[in-house]
Amino acid sequence: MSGTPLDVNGVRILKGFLSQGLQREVVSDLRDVAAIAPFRRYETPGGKKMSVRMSAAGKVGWVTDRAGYRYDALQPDGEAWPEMPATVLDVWSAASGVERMPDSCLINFYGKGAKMGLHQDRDEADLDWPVVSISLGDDALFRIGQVTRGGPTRSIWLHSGDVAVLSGAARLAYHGIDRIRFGSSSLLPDGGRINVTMRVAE
Ligand code: MD6
Ligand code: FE
Repeated sequence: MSGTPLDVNGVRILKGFLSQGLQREVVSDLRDVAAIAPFRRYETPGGKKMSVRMSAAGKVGWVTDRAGYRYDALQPDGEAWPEMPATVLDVWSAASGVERMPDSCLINFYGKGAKMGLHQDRDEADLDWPVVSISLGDDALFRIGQVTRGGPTRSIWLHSGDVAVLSGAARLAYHGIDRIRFGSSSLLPDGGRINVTMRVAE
């Protein structure tokens, strides 16, 4: 695994980090995860249905409903989350720059028209650990701002196999997905985009 690093407002973007073969292996492992933890459309604390469908793996999984954003040891149906796939953990080891392993990964699925508003990842107990994400499938326009709301933002297209690392001063940078180019990649036969974000949640 290697890639050309780009710095966008302190966020490291590793273009082409995963080979096509590894991308296919990760997708296959994520299908096994989804068989145990199906993709669900959550509600924000404000009661809006998110356009992105979400699953998770690891000791805890990120969820949201009227009660708030949080990590939960159980799925909404009361089942435990599946284990994190080794392929995904290998990407963390190669890209995170830390020895500590993640205990959770959130899996986002973007169908046609799905997007994600600007947000910070700050539901983790210790915000000093990095967050590493893998993009799979269709291209996505990733917007990265500052650590405070409202500053200037920069946008970059993420392609299948790219990895983003939020660490150090940029760990709390605002970021979001403005849109995807549905059908731009052939990795997922029915189109769409998957983003896997690994975290030390607890
Ligand atoms: C996405 N990514 O790429 C949304 N969060 O679909 C994130 O929200 C994200 O890429 C934390 C770290 C890296 C990320
Ligand atoms: Fe995020």
